[in-house]
Amino acid sequence: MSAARSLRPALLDHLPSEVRKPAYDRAALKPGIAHIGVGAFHRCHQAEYTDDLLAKNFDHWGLVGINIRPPLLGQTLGQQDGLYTRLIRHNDEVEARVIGSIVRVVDSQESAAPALEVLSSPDIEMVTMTVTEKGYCHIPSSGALDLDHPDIVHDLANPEAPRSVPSILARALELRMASHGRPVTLLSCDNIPTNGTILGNVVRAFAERRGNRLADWIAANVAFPSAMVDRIAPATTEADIDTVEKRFGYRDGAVVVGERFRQWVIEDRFAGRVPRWDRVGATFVDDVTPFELLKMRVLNGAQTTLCYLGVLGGFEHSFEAIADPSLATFVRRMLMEETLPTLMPVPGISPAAYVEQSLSRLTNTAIRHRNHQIATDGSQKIVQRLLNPIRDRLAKGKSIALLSVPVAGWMAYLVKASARFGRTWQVSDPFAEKIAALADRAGLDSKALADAILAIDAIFDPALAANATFRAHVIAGLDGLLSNDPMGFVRQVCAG
Ligand code: CS2
Repeated sequence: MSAARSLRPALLDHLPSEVRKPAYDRAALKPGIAHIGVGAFHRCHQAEYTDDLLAKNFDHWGLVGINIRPPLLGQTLGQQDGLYTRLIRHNDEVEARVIGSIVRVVDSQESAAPALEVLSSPDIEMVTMTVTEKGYCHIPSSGALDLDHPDIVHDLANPEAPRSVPSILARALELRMASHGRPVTLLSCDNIPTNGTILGNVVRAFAERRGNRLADWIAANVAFPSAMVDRIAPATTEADIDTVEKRFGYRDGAVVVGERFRQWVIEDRFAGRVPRWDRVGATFVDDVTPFELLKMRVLNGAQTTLCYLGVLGGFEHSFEAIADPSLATFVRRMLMEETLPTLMPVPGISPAAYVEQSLSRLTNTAIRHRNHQIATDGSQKIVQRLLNPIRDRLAKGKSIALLSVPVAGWMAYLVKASARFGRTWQVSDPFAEKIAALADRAGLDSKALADAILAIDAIFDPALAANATFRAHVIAGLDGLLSNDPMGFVRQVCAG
């Protein structure tokens, strides 16, 4: 396809009529929001809400997208003046829309300087971020800043040339204080519980080392609301790019694909001006906790369960895993019987209906979410998705026979990728090497494996790791899932 058919502003007037276009004057937008971590999720979620808001003609909140980690944005989005196609796919249905809310992209992988210039600008009053769970450099089991993290060690010694998200933000706030002093909201959009509190804590841990003045300024001028975000948006593939080219006749190197469902619940605690995302479907609430528990334990809990059991059962994508009757039965029973009783009442939502809706979302065959992608960084995800509900149930003396299976599934997934099993697949997780080494030392004895992995206190808090019921279930789970018939084990648990 010729360059003439590549997505860029001049092509907008020549797109097929079925492709929805920005319904506002992009030239009039001014940077007001900065977003760190411009991946598929951001482009399918916050940037779309902002596009909706701009279409309502509310203010001129343009987004500046910043990547501090690969991939480079300049070569894709940058070439297209920030424009990209967002496909909504539901089985055979495809709906295309060009999103125009990103007005500028900034690559800041080599050094934090370009990011700091944007984040400290007086134009920016809202900073959102999707930097993945591990981007906060916190200890998953406690939420505290991980002082042994290599980037944190570096940043404590070099606060003016930061590498980590917490330190980059602390430095940006220091620059804001020293120049214009305008307030700002830092809004985490990652799937960690009380994400605003975690973000505030890790940023303040840096700021306090820079002196009381900065800590006091932050207390008076910066807000860290928590938020629950939701839309399934897997990593874009070449096939997605080809779909746009074949169906709509143009080439877009920054396509994203998502499901129809979307949700954004934000704690109503801001500093400075706020984009009124609540006018376009987001909800501002006093307390996000019930919503985040629901989403992380049900939807994300189901995804995490299906990804580990799915890989062990030989399934590539989550929709294929949930099409397996044994896995579907297992995950539904786990959520209904063990997860639901751990939730708080959620205004306006029936938990049982939410479970059914979540499971139904996962059956969408057009959302090709790889189990290995969801399995990535499991050490940073299992606390909120599985271990916290397990702890809640143990405290009440309730059964954890089902919820402990995916915990063993996560372990089996990591162990099976070790040398002893011939490295069946590549694992991407900050704890992968450590667990592979433990697995090689422990051999195939499930008790020795469980002992070694449960002793990692950054993931398992010591009281949980020492709980006899939990240990027994994890060991039995490892036995079953490392056997030659992991699916048979899942069926047996369901039958039991
Ligand atoms: C997924 C999430 O990869 C993962 O960890 O579970 O990205 C999930 O698709 C989103 O949280 C859905 O909102």
